[in-house]
Amino acid sequence: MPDLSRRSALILGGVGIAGTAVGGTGFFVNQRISSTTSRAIPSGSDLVEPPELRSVSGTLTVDLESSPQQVTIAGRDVRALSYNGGVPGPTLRVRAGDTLSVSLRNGLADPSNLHVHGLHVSPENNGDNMFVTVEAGDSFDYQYELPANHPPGVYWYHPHHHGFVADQVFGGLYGAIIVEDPDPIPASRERVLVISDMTLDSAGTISAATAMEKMSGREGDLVLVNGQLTPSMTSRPGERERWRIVNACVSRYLRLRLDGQQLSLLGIDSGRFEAAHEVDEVVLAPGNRADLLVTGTAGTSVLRAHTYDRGMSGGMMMGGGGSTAAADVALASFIVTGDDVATVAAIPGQPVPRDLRTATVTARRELIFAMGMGGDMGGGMGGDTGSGMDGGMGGGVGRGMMSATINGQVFDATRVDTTVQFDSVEDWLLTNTSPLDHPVHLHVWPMQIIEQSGRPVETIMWQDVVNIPARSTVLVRIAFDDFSGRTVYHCHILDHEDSGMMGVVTAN
Ligand SMILES: [Cu+2]
Repeated sequence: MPDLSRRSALILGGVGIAGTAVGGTGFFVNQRISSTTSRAIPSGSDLVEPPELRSVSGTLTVDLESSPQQVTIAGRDVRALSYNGGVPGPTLRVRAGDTLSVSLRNGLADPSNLHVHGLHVSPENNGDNMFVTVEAGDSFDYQYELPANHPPGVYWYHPHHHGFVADQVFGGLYGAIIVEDPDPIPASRERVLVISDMTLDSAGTISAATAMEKMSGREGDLVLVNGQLTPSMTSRPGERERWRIVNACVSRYLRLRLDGQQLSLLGIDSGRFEAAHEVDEVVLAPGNRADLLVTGTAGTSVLRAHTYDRGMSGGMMMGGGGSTAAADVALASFIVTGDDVATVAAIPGQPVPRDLRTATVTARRELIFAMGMGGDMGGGMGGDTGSGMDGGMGGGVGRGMMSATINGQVFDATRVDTTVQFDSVEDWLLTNTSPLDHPVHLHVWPMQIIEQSGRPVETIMWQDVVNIPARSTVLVRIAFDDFSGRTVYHCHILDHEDSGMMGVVTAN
């Protein structure tokens, strides 16, 4: 493997390019997995993509209905939650400068709402407003005005009503949003791959999470691509495909590999690199997206999510559980066969990303993400430093229940936790004192990753979900520009969010 040093790289939540060691938290880099050839190649039906709705003349108007539906998932009849009858919901394709209007009808038995994850749009009024409740049976008309310079890339939508998010996403409510490139990137085919996980009982009903699963973050037994179990994709040698990948799992991290094929990463979330990076794997925390180019080499490869250790589970904290490292799982097969195609045109260079490292920072804050036990069980939990057992002081946390806190508090929609000055640049030190990773999501404004565990990040990295490994820190820099208003930041392990690991930020 003569090109090992060039191609071998780990993208840890998008961080860590070309073999750069990142994190400093015990995560390895450049581990080659060579055993995949000994495993059986899954044979599933052809990949089916969600229906696409495309903006015309600057406008996309969508009627979206969430409701329980009988759908086919993993080849079985399943009673799932669905947008417009499908799992995933339709893919929305828009362009910078467009108006996206979504009329949401909530056909669920519980309250819901809609979040357009990653879009840089107003959080106020009928924009990406997290304080809207759409009661069961009610409707709400959202309108999102994308700025003329909105970054192209992969985004997604899902419910965001506190207390119901994990159940509704786990039930099947998610869909992709693509913001098209102003100048197309040459590719012979584009695919949307929405990856989710789900647990079904023998009757085809989605299983509820146990208290223990909520503590560590539930992971489904089935890992699905567009609601399918190990679908197949076919391509020809030399073809360049563009894969738009969404990690819609509630808690599962996806360490994706497609050994035997050439992978080139355009960007993570809205963060587009100046030049595509050749990679061997891409790690997506829950909520992250990848914009990936795949150039076919003859043969059959398997898209796999390899084991990712995101720390010690709540069960372990309570003395009964274990690691949350999910097993290595096959997601799809990729069959490259036929005649070579002519060479595809070069990937055009991308604009130089904005770099806040020279910006004037006007405030610096620390957000401490902690897990512990509420009520009387707060004491006696031990822990090597005790710092991982902070929390347990949040209101509304029942006796003996988990607490998932930011700066010692659980979410309260009526409280503003962080007030920032509109149009200013701030440093946020995201500190994780717990034994589990927390992927931190800030709405509206993307984050530039400045330091990981105190070490500067050399590449310009923009993400809207930034993983904070267990017992470590990440420093991000944020420009609170273009939109004022009130929104939230939270852990994107959606069980943690529902447990209260969310705060309110106002920019004014
Ligand atoms: Cu978390």
